[in-house]
Amino acid sequence: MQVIKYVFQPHGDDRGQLVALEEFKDIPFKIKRVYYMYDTKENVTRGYHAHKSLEQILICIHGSCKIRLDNGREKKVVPLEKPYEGLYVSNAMWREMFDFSPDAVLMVLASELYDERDYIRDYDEFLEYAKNYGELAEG
Ligand code: T46
Repeated sequence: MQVIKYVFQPHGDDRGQLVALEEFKDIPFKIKRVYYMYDTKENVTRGYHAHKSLEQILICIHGSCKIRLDNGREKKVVPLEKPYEGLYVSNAMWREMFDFSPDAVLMVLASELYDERDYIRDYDEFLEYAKNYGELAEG
């Protein structure tokens, strides 16, 4: 499984740092939605789902957390601990977010508006979806 982590360009000067993100330039899709989670309680794991078509970039803009990615064949854990790093999460990818530091703010840039019908929340259903999706993608 290929993990795609973007390293954004910080514009630093003696005042501090600034990161700017533009769709189709720094982010590989049109950004239709931004959301973020904070105050995540200790030992909480969020996610436990995949998406049929949504693509996202996850950026831990403060603190740190870990993301477990699972494409149905392989799993990888990716730490996010820098405000200038973004993890690309494709569709057909099971995700779990965990190990949040108390000060963590996880911001997500999403390619689509919120749509509950795009979620796959059952792991067995995901495995079946990923299998068919993989076969289609590989031709
Ligand atoms: C994902 C991971 C990384 C909305 O009303 N609008 C929204 O855009 C979102 C994302 C959520 N919500 C509501 C739905 C739930 O009542 O906020 C509540 C918490 O959402 P959820 O339980 O889906 O949160 P996570 O952390 O499990 O998953 C979220 C995203 O939903 C998901 O797409 O990939 O973050």
